[in-house]
Amino acid sequence: MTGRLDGKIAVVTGAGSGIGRAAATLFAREGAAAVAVVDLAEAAARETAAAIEAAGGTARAISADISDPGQVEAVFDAVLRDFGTVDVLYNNAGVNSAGSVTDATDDDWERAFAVNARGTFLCSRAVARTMTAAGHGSIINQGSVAALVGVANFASYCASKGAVVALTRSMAIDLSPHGVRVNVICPGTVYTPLMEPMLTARGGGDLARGLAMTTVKYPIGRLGTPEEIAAVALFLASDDSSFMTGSVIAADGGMTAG
Ligand code: 1HS
Repeated sequence: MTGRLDGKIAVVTGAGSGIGRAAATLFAREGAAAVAVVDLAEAAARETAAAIEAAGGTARAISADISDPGQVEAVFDAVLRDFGTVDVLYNNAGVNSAGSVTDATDDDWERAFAVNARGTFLCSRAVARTMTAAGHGSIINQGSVAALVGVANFASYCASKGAVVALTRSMAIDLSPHGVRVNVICPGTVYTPLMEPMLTARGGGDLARGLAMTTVKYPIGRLGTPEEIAAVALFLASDDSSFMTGSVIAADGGMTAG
C-alpha cells in the first residue's frame, strides 16, 4: 500500500482524544513509519497508541505537559532517540478558556497562553533544528476560527489563537528557506470532549441547547468532526501541499465566510 506519509515520523500533540486522536490514527493509516502520541492524559495517549498498533502501525505514547519547557525537551529527546528524526509535527494540543475581557481571570489568560501559544512555540522550537538540518519537514499548528473573528466570552482563547496564527507566519518565513513548511488550520467548532463544558455553559447548563445555539452559526448546518480536521492536517503534512507555507486554512463549515 502506498500512503501519503510513507516512512514519515510524525508527532501529534493532544493525540489522546478528539482531533489529535483522529489525526494520529490517520497519519498511521497513511503510512507513517511511527507516530508519537503526546498527551497530558497518559491513559488516553496509551489508548490512541494501542489503536494504531492494533491496526498494524507503530506508535509511542508519551505523557507530557507541552506548556513545560523541560517536558517538551524530554518528549523530543525520546522521539529522536527512538525514531531518529521528526518529519511532521502537528501542534494540536490546546485548552479552552472561557470569559469575556471583564470576567476572565489572570489564570484563564495564563493557561490559554501557556498551552496554546507557548506549547506551540516550545514544540516547534524543539523540532526546528532537526527539520532544518534534514532540509524538510511540515509543522501544522492548530489555530481556530476564534483567531479570525471575535467569539463572545472567549477573550483569552481568541487572543492565544491569534498568537498561534502570528507565530505560524513568523515561523514560515524563518523556516521555509530551509525546506520546512509551517501552516495553521483554523477549525470551527468540532464536537470533542474539549468543547462540552463550553457548549454546556453557552446553553445555560444545557448541552443540547448550547449545541443548537452554536450550530446556527455554521452555514453548513452542523459542527465539524475530528476526522474532517484530521484530513486537512494530513493534506498539510503531506507533499500534496508542497507549495503551501504560512497559510491560514479555515476549516469551519462557512462560519467565517459571512
Ligand atoms: C474552540 C474552537 O476553536 C472554536 S471557537 C468557538 C467558535 S463558535 O462555534 O462558538 O462560534
